[in-house]
Amino acid sequence: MEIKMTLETARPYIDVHAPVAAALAAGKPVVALESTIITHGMPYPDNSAMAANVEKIIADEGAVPATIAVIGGRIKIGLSDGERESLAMTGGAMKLSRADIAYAVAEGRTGGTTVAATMIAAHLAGIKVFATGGIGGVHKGAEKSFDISADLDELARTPVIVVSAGAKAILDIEKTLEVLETRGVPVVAYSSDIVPAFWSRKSPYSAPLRLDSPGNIARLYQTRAALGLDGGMLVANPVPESDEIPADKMAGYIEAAQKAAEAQNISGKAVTPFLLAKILELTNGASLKTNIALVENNARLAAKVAIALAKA
Ligand code: PSU
Ligand code: MN
Repeated sequence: MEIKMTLETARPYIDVHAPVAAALAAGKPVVALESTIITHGMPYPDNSAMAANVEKIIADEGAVPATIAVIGGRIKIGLSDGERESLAMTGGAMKLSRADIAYAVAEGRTGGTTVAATMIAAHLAGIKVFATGGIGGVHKGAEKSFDISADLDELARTPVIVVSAGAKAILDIEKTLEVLETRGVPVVAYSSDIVPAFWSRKSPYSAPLRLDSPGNIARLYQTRAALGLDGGMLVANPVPESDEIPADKMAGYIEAAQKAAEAQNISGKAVTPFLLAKILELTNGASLKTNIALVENNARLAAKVAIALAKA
């Protein structure tokens, strides 16, 4: 099935999974999902179970899930169960952002797409809503390391709604919010006056913007488009109370993980996966349980937003 691409020259590189193509052609709601969380964010088999379950949650809400990845050089918009399962088991998958997605395509490689690369692929296919766990942002100590995720630049330029639980608490949330404001990215806390902190419902920072329904989020997206404002928007959806790990409890684990990363000279792309794995170890798996719960919670909200957008 042929769908309308935002850039026709991209078509030869992209495979759209049949149910996703059918939904897009019919104007039905579709929610994109990233895959770095599968290849680099969680261990097997939890990653596989999470990825399947999140797709099911979106389908149960009445939208069509499209997990995005690069497999053997093909940009995949939606995976079959088999493709998703084998990606979850692949040891050598690349971590792909704006800087390297084309490399993986040109060289026939396989990789998980980060928030940035997933936004690029989703937009090419005409998908407007995307659910993830937490976005990348400004790392602690960025004034020395210059480590600022390409996710922030992508939010500034690509018109996709990213539903997250905020910036990962391993980051400098305050600086991340500053960069997003500078780059003109609306940060909308969902039904909260406070920006969430991934595993925790509350960071020390008040929400730049607040909306309380999927319909209002859809309306903001359309209003931005009508006003010719480029780029995406970030929805920060607090993890459910029953699943959260309070920020004061997380702080010690995050600090210990950061120290370990420094001691082992971890840098660049390896930082985020290292910190997530270390925190999982330090919390005896509790952080993973919360991570899965918040992705599911985001998938549910993203489906509702996609449905509201499709109706509008
Ligand atoms: N959210 C999670 N787990 C993850 C990530 C997000 O719950 O593994 C991934 C996302 O793909 C995000 C990436 O785009 O981490 C950020 O990596 P970096 O800081 O290197 O830009
Ligand atoms: Mn980085």
